[in-house]
Amino acid sequence: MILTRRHLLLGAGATLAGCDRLARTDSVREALFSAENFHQWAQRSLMARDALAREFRPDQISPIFRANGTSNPNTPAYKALWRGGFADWRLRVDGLVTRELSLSLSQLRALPHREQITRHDCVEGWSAIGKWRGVPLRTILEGAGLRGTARYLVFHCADMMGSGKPYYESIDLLDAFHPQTILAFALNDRPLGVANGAPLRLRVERQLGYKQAKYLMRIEAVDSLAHIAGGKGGYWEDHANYDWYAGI
Ligand SMILES: Nc1nc2c(c(=O)[nH]1)N[C@H]1C(S)=C(S)[C@@H](COP(=O)(O)O)O[C@H]1N2
Ligand SMILES: [Mo]
Repeated sequence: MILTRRHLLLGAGATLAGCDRLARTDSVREALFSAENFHQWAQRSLMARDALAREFRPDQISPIFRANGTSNPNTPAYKALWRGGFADWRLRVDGLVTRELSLSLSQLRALPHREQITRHDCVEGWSAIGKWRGVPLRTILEGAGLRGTARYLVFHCADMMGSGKPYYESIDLLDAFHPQTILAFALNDRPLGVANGAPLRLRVERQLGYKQAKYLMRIEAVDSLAHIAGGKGGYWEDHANYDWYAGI
């Protein structure tokens, strides 16, 4: 495993962000930040978070990758995009970035991409192995230029849930820059179908199914999740008390 200096710097920042609340107490701050232990501890937790998810062989791919949650957003806006073969769809990248981006599917497809055969685990008790192809999220973030205050990426989706609220999810910078975190436009060598999140979905392979946001419309870089929707970082986190960190 290669840990770049950049990784370490990002990692340390993200780890510190998680400690903000604790560190407000002077004694705690001193214990954390003055001790040489801190660096060791940060590095160790970083190593664990940076490990790769298991990848599988082509013959292990599930015959059917079932759909779960929304299987078609069915809104007028989404239907119009679908009818046009997603030619008018754009992925917006904004928030705490130095360059806002608006990317078409063909622009995304032209970027260097990555393929991975991984297992998706849903909390409802099923799993499926699929082969994903997509652009590393890291590539997009380097293009947009994250500002120093950015701590999380929020993924805004096209589908409305039963409650009338849109689906959304979020991850921290460690997961955002993880090599297996991709924006996938193909599943099992075919363009991503509507049931599995067309035209683009997140794959964040060290986490459970509900973090794998489908029907992506916008990625927003933020310094805090408190002011996004219900404030807990995702639709199911807001509405069903799912853990924000769903690492596996
Ligand atoms: N936009 C959106 N993303 C979503 C969901 C959803 O309902 N809407 N469901 C989540 C859940 S719980 C799971 S298990 C996976 C299912 O992905 P699949 O439909 O490709 O199996 O998508 C996740 N991402
Ligand atoms: Mo799920």
